[in-house]
Amino acid sequence: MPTPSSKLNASERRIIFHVDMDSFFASVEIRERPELKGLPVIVGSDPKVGSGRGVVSTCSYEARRYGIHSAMPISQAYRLYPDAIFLPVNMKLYASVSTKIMELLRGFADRFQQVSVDEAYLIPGPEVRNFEEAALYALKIKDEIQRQEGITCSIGVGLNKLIAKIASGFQKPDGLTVVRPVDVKEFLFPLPVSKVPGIGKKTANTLKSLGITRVEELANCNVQLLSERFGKIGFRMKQLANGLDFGEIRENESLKSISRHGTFAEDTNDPVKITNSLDLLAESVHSSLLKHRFFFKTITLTIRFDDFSTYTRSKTIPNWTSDIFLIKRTAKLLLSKFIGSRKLRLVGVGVTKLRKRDENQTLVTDF
Ligand code: TTP
Ligand code: MG
Repeated sequence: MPTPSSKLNASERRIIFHVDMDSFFASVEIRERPELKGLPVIVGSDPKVGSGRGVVSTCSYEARRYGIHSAMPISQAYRLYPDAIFLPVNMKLYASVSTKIMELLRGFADRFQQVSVDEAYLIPGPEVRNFEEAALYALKIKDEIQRQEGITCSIGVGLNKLIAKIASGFQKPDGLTVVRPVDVKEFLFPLPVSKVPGIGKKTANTLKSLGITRVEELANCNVQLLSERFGKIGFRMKQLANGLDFGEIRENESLKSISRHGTFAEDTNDPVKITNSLDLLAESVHSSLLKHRFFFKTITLTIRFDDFSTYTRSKTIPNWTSDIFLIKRTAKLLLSKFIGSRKLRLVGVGVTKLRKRDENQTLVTDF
């Protein structure tokens, strides 16, 4: 006879997965060019001989060994490792891989929340009744992403979003970390406080000045001391350090905008070429809009000139709509002011101020 608790599904049992692709942009580039496998690959917005103003979007784990990381100026990465392989950002490619991966993950989920281009939370299907089954399920997900999309990811499993998120980062790349409820403290307490989402460098330094460097010290710290120093956030930090997080998995809440960008093979000021590209991007935005069942109110155009100077222009309309012609027409109107002698490197179109088609209220965003 099953006990009543074994009838609970993963949601009621609080078994939550956090899935995060490993060195996402770089992994996609390496998948496209297998000869790059095992090499230090750096993806960045300005690979021009290391002298540009661009930053590193991401890099392969081989490059990370040289101290290179996301958001570092390309010029600095170049100084650290001039022989690394520098590649430009191909956002269109990563976005299409991301869409496929998210679709694939949705197929494994009872509830699903995408939180960025390469990461999502999910509650697995009802067949996952305990943490042992969750581990096997996670392996299946990893295999499927590898088989269909040719890249690795890391998965964390825990009783809430916080623990799942920290766990997915614990054994990167190609990791799987399952934290059973009885092991939460053993898992969290030895970690540096910077592993807690929301604790950045600045907060970590302030905590250090209070003698707090590990999660255990934060978990046991006097809440009054934390409140005096950090206000309301102090109490929240203490809760997190104790593994307490009550955030729900909320379908699509993170979706604040849908946009598509494309970089021209060669910089151009040809109006036909540019408007054709804009139309294609608008169609892609529109199909995503329909898939997610959203209305929008604001259309945004992004353009980047050949010197990397970037501009965005938006127009908000009075009524909720999902009209593709409106996206195209407005984007072209906004574009017209930029068409001239200067050449464009990139163009993008997006929609924001989204609302579910079948709901009355506007969306709330997640932390
Ligand atoms: P992340 O998941 O933060 O990083 P990652 O997937 O490259 O590496 P990890 O294995 O540590 O997860 O971000 C996902 C993608 O978002 C990343 O591949 C590139 C892009 N990105 C930027 O363009 N700039 C940034 O500063 C960061 C952090 C990410
Ligand atoms: Mg990632």
